[in-house]
Amino acid sequence: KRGAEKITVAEPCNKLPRPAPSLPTEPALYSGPFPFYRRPSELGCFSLDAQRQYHGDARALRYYSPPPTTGQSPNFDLRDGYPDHYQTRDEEVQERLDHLLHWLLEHRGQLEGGPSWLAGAIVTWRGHLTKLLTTPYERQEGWQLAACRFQGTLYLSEVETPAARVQRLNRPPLLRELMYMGYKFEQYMCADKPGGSPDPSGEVNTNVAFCSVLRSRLGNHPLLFSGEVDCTDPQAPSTQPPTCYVELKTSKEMHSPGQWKSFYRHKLLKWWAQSFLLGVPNVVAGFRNPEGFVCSLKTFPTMEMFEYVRNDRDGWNPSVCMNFCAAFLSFAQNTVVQDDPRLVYLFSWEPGGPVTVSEQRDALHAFLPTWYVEAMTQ
Ligand code: 0WD
Ligand code: CA
Repeated sequence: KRGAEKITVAEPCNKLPRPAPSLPTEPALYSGPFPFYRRPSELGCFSLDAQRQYHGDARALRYYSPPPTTGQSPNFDLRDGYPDHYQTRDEEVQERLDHLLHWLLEHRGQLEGGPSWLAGAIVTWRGHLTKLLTTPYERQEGWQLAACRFQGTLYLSEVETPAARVQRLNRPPLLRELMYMGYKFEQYMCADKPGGSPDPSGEVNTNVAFCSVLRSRLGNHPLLFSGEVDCTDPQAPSTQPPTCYVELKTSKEMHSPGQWKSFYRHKLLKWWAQSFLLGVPNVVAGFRNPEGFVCSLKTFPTMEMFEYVRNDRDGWNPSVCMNFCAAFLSFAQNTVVQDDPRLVYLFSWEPGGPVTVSEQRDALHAFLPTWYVEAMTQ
């Protein structure tokens, strides 16, 4: 009798609900050697025009045209033209992966390695990967990533968190102006033609974008992603994208060693993650004074950014960023097993906690558009 009981007591244990899987994000857990990251190569590009319409070409690409280094220091008024010459993208429109999928649909037959390569790849925006890279060090903003598998490929698309939506809808006017100033800086630094001069008189329109589409691999995860590129340098040592691309940034002028230290710890991490993923070799920073003028420029080579925090106990480590990202991608690959574009898993993260996941079977969360799924099924 006893023996039979022993067997039956073991049974209910197997029927206990499994604890929901989650992924921890503490930096200490990811400090191994730097993982393999394939040098990103450009597969193609596309442009979005002033009406946010897609074009399968480089028409929105601009050309790096900094002021002469021999002359006086720059004096760019970043508030000039605000708000009259500011046209902003309609942020209520959730574009998700649509523009990238448009490109993919038109080029799926020409991918290196054939369609079987795509079946094993992860498709997403570069900006989503940037958020993953910085997660172990992020203390302010959480994120949500929706994931689904379709014809083998894992698609990752960000979902705006309720907190981010509240922040966006209540964006203070000064923050809106600050966003304008970032785009205005691009206008002072870029020309429409190679060798041309910048024309800061025109409109700032945030619908316009040039996006590069790249292939890479992190560990054993083949990647196909797209990222917005500010400009190309016609005088770069190599004219081969993405090594000719330049990322432009603005930041507050700094006056004390403490301000620089904080800049290296927080801003450079984000700049590094964003540009490293895409293979952009240089970030050119314009430092603005309290009046909104850029009076100094500094180039930060992406591969040298880590040096500023290498000996800082409270700095960041590229290996941690990349190892965490690889761990998340494995976590996602192992969670999203069923091949079904309507079955979405929502990965959620808030600072201080682990990444959690929930299954979403409602149509609300499905993010691959019907036009894409149907065309791919032909
Ligand atoms: O729908 C969404 N949830 C998202 C759409 C989230 C992130 C990006 N996008 C779109 C953008 O509208 C843009 O067309 O994807 C494209 C860019 O993707 P990305 O390169 O992966 O994004 P990211 O690296 O975060 O940003 C690159 C640049 C930004 O430059 P700065 O220097 O600020 O990091 O893209 C621009 C911005 O200039 N950008 C945007 N422009 C308009 N609307 C947006 C946005 N929401 N986000 C970034
Ligand atoms: Ca930029």
